[in-house]
Amino acid sequence: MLTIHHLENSRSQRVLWLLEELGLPYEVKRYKRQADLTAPPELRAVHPLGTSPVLEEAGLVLAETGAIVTYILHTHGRGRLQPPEGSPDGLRYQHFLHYAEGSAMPPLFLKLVLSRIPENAPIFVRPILSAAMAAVDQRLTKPRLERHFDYWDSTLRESGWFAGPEFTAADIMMSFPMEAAASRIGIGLRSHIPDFLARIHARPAYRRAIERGGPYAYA
Ligand SMILES: N[C@@H](CCC(=O)N[C@@H](CS)C(=O)NCC(=O)O)C(=O)O
Repeated sequence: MLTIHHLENSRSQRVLWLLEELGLPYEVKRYKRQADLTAPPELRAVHPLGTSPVLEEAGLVLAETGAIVTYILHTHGRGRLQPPEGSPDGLRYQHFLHYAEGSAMPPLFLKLVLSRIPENAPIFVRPILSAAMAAVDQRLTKPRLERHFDYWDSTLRESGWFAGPEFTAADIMMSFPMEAAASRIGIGLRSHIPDFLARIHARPAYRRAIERGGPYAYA
């Protein structure tokens, strides 16, 4: 039996969704975030990184969403939810599978960290820190994020999905950066992004995964 160690309100929601799309049986171990939003120490007993998701099956303990998605599809997918390997859509699939965590998430995370710096500083330096963080955001994160948002929107304009004409696990991987961007930052007037989010949120497997995973603030 597959076990997923799942942190509430987190990117591990995608793994539950993938398993629901494939109709596979699995067990969910749910963890609550601490007051500072970090994962509880019990997750460190499961994997040295102490982050979520972590998959366990038959003695295997695997962290990192992209690796978990690849493992599940390779072991249990029977060719579903991925384009043929080596085809143009298969290469796009690989690109977005890695891009989601490797390139899309870092500037989103940086923006979140910058926004939290002033509130964690002594009260008398908060105004100056707020101004400094806003300047860094304007110069560094904002233009980068705008480029990423444009990339998502123009990719979706082609077929509605990230890796060709069919829904694939690349769409599942991309869901979290897009949900985080749309709910925390706003994606402007790019219509293909909210359209994509509305379509994935309406999928029965997505709804079932939310029921299994518990609180999820991004849908
Ligand atoms: N790139 C990793 C990121 C893992 C990660 O940072 N997970 C977050 C959940 S959104 C986490 O566990 N955060 C809690 C913490 O860092 O304490 C993946 O995709 O699995």
